[in-house]
Amino acid sequence: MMNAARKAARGLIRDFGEVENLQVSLKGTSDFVSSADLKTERLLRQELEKARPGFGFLMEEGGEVIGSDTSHRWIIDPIDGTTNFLHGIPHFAISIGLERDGEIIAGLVYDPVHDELYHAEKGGGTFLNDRRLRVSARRKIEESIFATGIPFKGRDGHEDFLETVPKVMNASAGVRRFGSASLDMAYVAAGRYEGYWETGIKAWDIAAGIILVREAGGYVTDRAGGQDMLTKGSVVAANDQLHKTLLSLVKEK
Ligand code: LIP
Repeated sequence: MMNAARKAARGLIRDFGEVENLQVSLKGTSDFVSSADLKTERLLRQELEKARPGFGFLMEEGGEVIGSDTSHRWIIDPIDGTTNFLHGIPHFAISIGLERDGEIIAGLVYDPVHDELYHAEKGGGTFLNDRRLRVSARRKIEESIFATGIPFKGRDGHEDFLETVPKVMNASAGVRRFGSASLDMAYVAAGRYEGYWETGIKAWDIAAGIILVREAGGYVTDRAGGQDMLTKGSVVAANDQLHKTLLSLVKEK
């Protein structure tokens, strides 16, 4: 996973440099970014297939590919934070989760601009490059910060968002919207903020993040408090002290 991500990241960084130049051109960057997305995904698939022939895939661009080994599946987002990437904002990541019989057993989130590689394997802890991570120890919600995603035009959940955000705003030291779900979860694992929640999210945005948070000692559920994050597209991730509190504020009705 690391080899694949590092290899794909080299091209991605080059493309990001190009996007930064394109910001001032009238031609627009969308087509260029879609091809960067596809290229990165193809390369990741190629590398992972070489390492583990037979595993299946669920990919943002290519959809589902059933492998000859039906127990294992890679869940891939080649650029999580595409809107940031498109606007030349250096906050995006490659996200790869590995699922075995429906359970995420390994995850990697790589922020190539800052060379921050987050990785976790079930039972082995979470690491940022070589450093072991632990979720933050803050227990007071009024001293805590939380990240979320804001649904944009064409997405469901606007009403719901307008209801839940003020609750967290009023209780906490701040709400952030950075625009990359996988990095939001990696930051929870790293103790940079206490929690993150979002609705209308896809499996490839959060698969890797789930194990990063868990192996760093945090909790992850869907917004009903269950374990159907990938199928429901809702997620609440937080440190062990504050997961219950955050869930009570953003719980699905
Ligand atoms: C994006 C997420 C972002 C979320 C958006 C979108 P993409 O993923 O990471 O945080 O709010 O809804 O899903 O589309 O850049 O891979």
